[in-house]
Amino acid sequence: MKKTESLEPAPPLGNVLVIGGSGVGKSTLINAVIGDYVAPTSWGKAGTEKLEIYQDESIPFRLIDSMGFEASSKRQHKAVSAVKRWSRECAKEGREDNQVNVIWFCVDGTAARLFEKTISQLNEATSMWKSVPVIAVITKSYSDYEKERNVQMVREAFEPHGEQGPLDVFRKKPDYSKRLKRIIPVVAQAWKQSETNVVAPYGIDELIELTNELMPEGLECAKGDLQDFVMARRRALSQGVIAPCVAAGAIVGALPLPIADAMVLAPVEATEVNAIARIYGLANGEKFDAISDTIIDVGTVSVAAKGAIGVLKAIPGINLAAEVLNATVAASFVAALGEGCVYVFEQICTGKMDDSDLESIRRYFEEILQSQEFLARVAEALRSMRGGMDPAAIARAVSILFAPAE
Ligand SMILES: Nc1nc2c(ncn2[C@@H]2O[C@H](COP(=O)(O)OP(=O)(O)OP(=O)(O)O)[C@@H](O)[C@H]2O)c(=O)[nH]1
Ligand SMILES: [Mg+2]
Repeated sequence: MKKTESLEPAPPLGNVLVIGGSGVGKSTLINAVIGDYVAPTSWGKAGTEKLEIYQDESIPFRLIDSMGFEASSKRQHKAVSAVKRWSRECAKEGREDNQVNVIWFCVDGTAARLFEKTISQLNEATSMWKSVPVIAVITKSYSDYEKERNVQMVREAFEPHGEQGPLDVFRKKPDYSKRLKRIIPVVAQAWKQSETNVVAPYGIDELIELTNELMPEGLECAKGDLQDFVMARRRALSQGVIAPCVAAGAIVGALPLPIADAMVLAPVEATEVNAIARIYGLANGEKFDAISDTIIDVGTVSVAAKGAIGVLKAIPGINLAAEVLNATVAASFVAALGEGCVYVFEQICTGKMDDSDLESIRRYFEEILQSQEFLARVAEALRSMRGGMDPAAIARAVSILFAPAE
């Protein structure tokens, strides 16, 4: 790794990710921007997982040349995971400058029929950096005649398209049109069109200037995108903890024990709260023990818990065996507590909630158990229950109602 010799602390270099299909001209473009006397530093294994990192005093940003990916989603995945691993590794070394701040989407100007597919792949591949500015670079733009049309086609490829039917609400495609800042056709290297005609390079100055202009915005956006990405991952991991805990709640709740005070759920709730806290990196120290105790207290012996159980058991028109009713209520408590933990731990991690404010944490969980929404969801789960005691079916019904819509 290159070390800065100067005593002045270097200002943060922004990173430009250069990404596109193989052979579109990424390396040629980088060469035009940075000059061929700068040797890149290789990062990662050979093949698609390798990145070439270019840095030089003459350029105010760092360029990351990713290996081109084909239509194959496996190669695409590898190319993108290399960038993510690079980010993580730099973070471990304590470097702050490990994020992607501007992205150059490279598409081949001589292959316009691929634009739509390529742009949608590139958008997907870089969705982790969803608000980071994107410049679409149309490489090999040798033909003046095709230039205008190509720009138009790239623009259209960024528009959210496809009719959204009524059943598509859960599969809504993200809108990437806002990230596109400009479309720049370039020729990175003189091109010999015929014996007598050479197309001169162009577009490189515009690309450098715009990248510089966008860098402050890119540095800001990357921070937010990274945090959103990490939080979304943690949410998904938490679902993997909540589901088996809900199932355990259904089994424990069905035992012929009085659950009037929901105390039997304490061990399941403790497991759940601790496991989710571990995902959020919060599960140690006395401070956390106090949080965990507060949450479990609300979920077991609190007035809120007792009240909710009372209301739920008295819902008219539900004719279920006592054990089915108990198991469903127990599973729902575990589901709601898990969902609440995800929310509260996320608030703590992002500094929006104070981890020593136990009163607020307690109030938040009490409000969940007393909310109309919670009662309505459990009532719906109860109404959907058919037949006798089947903890797995109960856990499934409850999980469906509680799993957050993504
Ligand atoms: N004359 C000319 N040739 C270009 C230009 N851009 C790309 N090429 C040619 O296209 C071919 C592929 O370019 P590369 O820059 O290697 O493409 P790449 O995207 O880095 O490819 P991978 O690293 O394999 O993903 C090379 O033969 C380049 O010389 C250009 O602006 N002018
Ligand atoms: Mg290359």
